[in-house]
Amino acid sequence: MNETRRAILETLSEGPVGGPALAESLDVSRAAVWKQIDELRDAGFEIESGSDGYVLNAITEYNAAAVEYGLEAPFSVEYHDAIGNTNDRARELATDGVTDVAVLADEQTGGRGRLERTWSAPSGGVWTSLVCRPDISPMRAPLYTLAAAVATTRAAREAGVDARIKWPNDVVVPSDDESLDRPYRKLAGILTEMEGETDRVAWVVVGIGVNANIDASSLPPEATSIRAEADDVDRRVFVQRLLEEFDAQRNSLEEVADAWRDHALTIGTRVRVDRTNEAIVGTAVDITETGSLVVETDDGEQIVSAGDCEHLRRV
Ligand code: BT5
Repeated sequence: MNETRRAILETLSEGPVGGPALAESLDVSRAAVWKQIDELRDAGFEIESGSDGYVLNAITEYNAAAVEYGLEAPFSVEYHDAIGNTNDRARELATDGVTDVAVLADEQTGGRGRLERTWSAPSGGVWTSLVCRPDISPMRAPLYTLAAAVATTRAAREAGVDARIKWPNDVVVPSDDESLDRPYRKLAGILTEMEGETDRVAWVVVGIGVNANIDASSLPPEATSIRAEADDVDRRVFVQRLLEEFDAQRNSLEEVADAWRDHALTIGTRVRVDRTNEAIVGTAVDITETGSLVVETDDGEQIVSAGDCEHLRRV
């Protein structure tokens, strides 16, 4: 956001202020203040001019300026009404050397899941990809996926949804509905991509997709949304909470595994983990400090770093 606009918003957040006083405090012309106020109004900031001066009443839009306003995490936001997918755009930015940008879209026309699967991303969801350049070894990069799962779960719980984490990267809502193939519905997914050398990560892109204000009928079977589980959310506030929580988690990576365990549905559950050549069946008992799943099988304990995990119904 342009510096004058940011300064105007900061001043307005403290109470009404007149145009001349704003111009003087920012050291710009009164015409420049009017122009910036007009542009802020176009961006969805409801600014009224009353007898005490300008007052910020509400923020109605969902866009870069709105999400950046009041955001307590060091991300700048690049917003698109529609895009192929935010991960591809974030990878371009990462390759160009930028960091701490959240690419955000209302709709994705070519959403991607893991292993070339498609991700359905209609208008109304929260589709975002975070560009990060952490100074960590590639071995610890999976912690960024765990951090995103914790952040998504906490933001969804604050929105009134009984969100839980399914290893490694799904946020689900438990369900007793026997007609479902699995005992949960998927609310959100995470797609982490990275580039680096043996001992250092160059960049990590963490793609987070949350079914927010979307009817369940517009989603794949067995998916759910914040709208279906609770009520519509103010996506601006939801994204802010998501980014702030993600930022807190990435700044204390040594505590991420514990935060993840607190919200995990997988631990203590019978699971089947499908890997390229085999399936591991047993009880998930823990995760390691780098996020691998520890499964107690008939043949002893196995540690799984990647794969598709399904929770099995109790018989
Ligand atoms: C994932 O893959 O769960 C990762 C999803 C990541 C999405 C974000 S959105 C922002 C960024 N941009 C992108 O294009 N991607 C990231 P996976 O575990 O492979 O799960 C994919 C499977 O979930 C599909 O095969 C469907 O069965 C199911 N699915 C597809 N769309 C869904 C949705 N909106 N909600 C719930 N399930 C869905």
